[in-house]
Amino acid sequence: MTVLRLRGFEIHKGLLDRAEQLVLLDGVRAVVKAAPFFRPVTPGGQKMSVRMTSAGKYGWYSDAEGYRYAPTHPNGTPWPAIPDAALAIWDRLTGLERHPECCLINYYDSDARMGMHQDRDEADFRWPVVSVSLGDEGLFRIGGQKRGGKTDSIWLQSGDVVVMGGEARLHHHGIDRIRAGSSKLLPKGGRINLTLRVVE
Ligand code: MD6
Ligand code: FE
Repeated sequence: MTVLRLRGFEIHKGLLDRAEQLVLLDGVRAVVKAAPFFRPVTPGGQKMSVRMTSAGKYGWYSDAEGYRYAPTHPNGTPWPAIPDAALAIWDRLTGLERHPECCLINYYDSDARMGMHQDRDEADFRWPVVSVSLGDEGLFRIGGQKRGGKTDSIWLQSGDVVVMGGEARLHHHGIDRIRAGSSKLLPKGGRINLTLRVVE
């Protein structure tokens, strides 16, 4: 396990061993059973390539009305609880008494990507965002507070955990591509990313 710092992001390479990844994956499966993945539509009307769902008091998604947190899945049911294994990672890395109110779960097939964005739908940017990668590797690109400009990239592997806090909290970031077949964790391949956020 090593910790890298890239543009203010703290990247814990190999934080989770395979057994821990499998426990977390069980938690993800329980969430997806109660709150199935869907493909959000951007306010501009484009279907996102990433499939999403959430756990916690709030879930994040977008539709014609914009990007936002909502207390229910688009199908009208409340989001299931955040898996304990995910909260344990938050506790371990942040040591905060406050717990996240949203665990956004993204699923990338080999063609999915996520454009450069800031996470700015939360009320207070003093809280960090913690992100966990499972399955196939994803090429993570990090820039600065302003759109455009210089960026750096790093491959995130299954079991890597990223903390985005402090000066990096509003840095742009995205996933350029997925390396198909690079992990055996998910039987059908692809990449899962969980991001834990304090919303209110
Ligand atoms: C992903 N991650 O890794 C996308 N956001 O699939 C994010 O958008 C992200 O990794 C906030 C903090 C860390 C992240
Ligand atoms: Fe993000």
